[in-house]
Amino acid sequence: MSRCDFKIVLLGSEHVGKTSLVLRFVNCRFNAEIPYQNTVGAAFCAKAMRSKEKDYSIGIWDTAGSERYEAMTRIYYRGAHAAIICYEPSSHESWTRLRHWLHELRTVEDSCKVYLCGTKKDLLDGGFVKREVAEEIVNTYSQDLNGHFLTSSKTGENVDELFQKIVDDLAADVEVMKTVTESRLLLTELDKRKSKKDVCAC
Ligand SMILES: Nc1nc2c(ncn2[C@@H]2O[C@H](COP(=O)(O)OP(=O)(O)OP(=O)(O)O)[C@@H](O)[C@H]2O)c(=O)[nH]1
Ligand SMILES: [Mg+2]
Repeated sequence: MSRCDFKIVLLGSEHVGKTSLVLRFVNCRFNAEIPYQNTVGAAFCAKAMRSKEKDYSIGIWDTAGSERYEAMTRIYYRGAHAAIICYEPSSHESWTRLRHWLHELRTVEDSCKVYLCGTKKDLLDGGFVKREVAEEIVNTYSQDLNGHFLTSSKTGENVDELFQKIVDDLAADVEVMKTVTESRLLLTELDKRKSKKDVCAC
């Protein structure tokens, strides 16, 4: 059983910037000097967050975008409360693949909240790349989802906002909070039993 209240999974093509997004959010850093290294399987990290004066812990699963690991990725989105599906606005291919991920996710976790994330906004704003995915298409597509953010892990723009919106939405969801309360109670009970066992000399 997880000690994190909310499970968030990141999905999307390789090289779209999932790992950079997580590192910017969790460690407040981005280093363009470090050469790109693809994630193998998945990486996990946790962070404490607040919503409406209450504390929550979130567990983030950063999955590999490479199709080589696709079968494995399914393991990570089981039980996810929210998914961030990333695409690069300058890559039509990454957008096509996003739709594939959404379909995959829905077949396994149909109640999972979904947020679209267009990455590398700084490259778009600076005119270094050209938009291949029309804004209207993204807006229409994201209407039935829980949100759409354009982020830059380089500048940090909209990164905290994206994660804060997810935590606020989850904390306001009665059904999600029911399961969070239940698992917190269960964990407290298990901890109590364990500490009793530890002090018992018999
Ligand atoms: N300029 C700019 N570059 C970025 C940004 N985010 C990521 N990158 C660069 O894009 C490349 C890929 O980033 P990653 O975060 O490793 O991509 P990923 O989606 O985790 O890739 P996989 O692990 O293979 O799925 C790296 O060279 C990053 O430095 C951004 O916001 N702005
Ligand atoms: Mg990665």
